[in-house]
Amino acid sequence: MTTTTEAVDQVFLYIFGISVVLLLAITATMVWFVVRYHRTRQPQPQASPRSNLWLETAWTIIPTLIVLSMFWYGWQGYTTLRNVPEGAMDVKVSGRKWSWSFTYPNGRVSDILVVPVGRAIRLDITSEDVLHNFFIPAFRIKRDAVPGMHTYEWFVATEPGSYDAFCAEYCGVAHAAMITTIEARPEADFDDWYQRKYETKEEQENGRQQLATYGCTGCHSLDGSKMVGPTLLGIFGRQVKVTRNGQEHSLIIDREYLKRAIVDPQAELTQGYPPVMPAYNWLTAEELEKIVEYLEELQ
Ligand SMILES: [Cu+2]
Repeated sequence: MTTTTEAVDQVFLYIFGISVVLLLAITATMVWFVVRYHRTRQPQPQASPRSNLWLETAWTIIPTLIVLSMFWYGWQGYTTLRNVPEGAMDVKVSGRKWSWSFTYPNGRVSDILVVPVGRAIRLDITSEDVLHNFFIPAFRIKRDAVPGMHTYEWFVATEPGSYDAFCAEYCGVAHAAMITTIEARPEADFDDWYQRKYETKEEQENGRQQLATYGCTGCHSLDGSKMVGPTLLGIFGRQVKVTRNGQEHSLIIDREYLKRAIVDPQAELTQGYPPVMPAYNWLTAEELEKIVEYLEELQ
């Protein structure tokens, strides 16, 4: 099977190669003409032939063939990108302000895309709010995520490793922060990860999973590192400075503050972070309680 990376790279190199050859040939010819027909060598302009059928035919047919070959080659690459190999695993990709979420056929939800090496993955892409664009440079695929519509792309990772994925729709404050990871693991490792969803009912419902599902972990790390927003590790009991109605306040994070910060993040903004978090005012009281409970334990 031709991978998307091969398909795109071959066409790119082909067109790039032709462009380089043309650039060099045209520049060399220009320089040669400048020297050859310099005024010191040709003081008087000479009559030149009005037409040359052979030359004109050649410079019409040859470039046409070159451009047609680019089209044909590009079309091959395009059909590779649009034709998903049989037996591909279907993963739903959903973009929202400001994170990605991946849903697997068994219902497992994740904020990173874990895939088995060597198996084609078909991404079924949509958006929950505005236009996004799911872009994986390593696999040369990039597709709009459109609310109310499903688009698709596919890829296969031939080597284990982790690859970056971005939102390439730079029309709002934090699309650039919608960075996530594609983790390609050997089949057995992947199965391990994939089946773990069914280990316990609790794990399925636990806070970490919730945070991933709601997209929190797109901006808040769980390991202490700084991302778009403050880390959630040890957030409970942390002393922070917030801006409330333009005034600076110092407070210790407790259950009540956490709830307010989730439902109406702009009201009391932690200093040093951009005002980009959407309001999670659609969460049910029960969901909110569960998240806060989990955050309390995240020490
Ligand atoms: Cu986006």
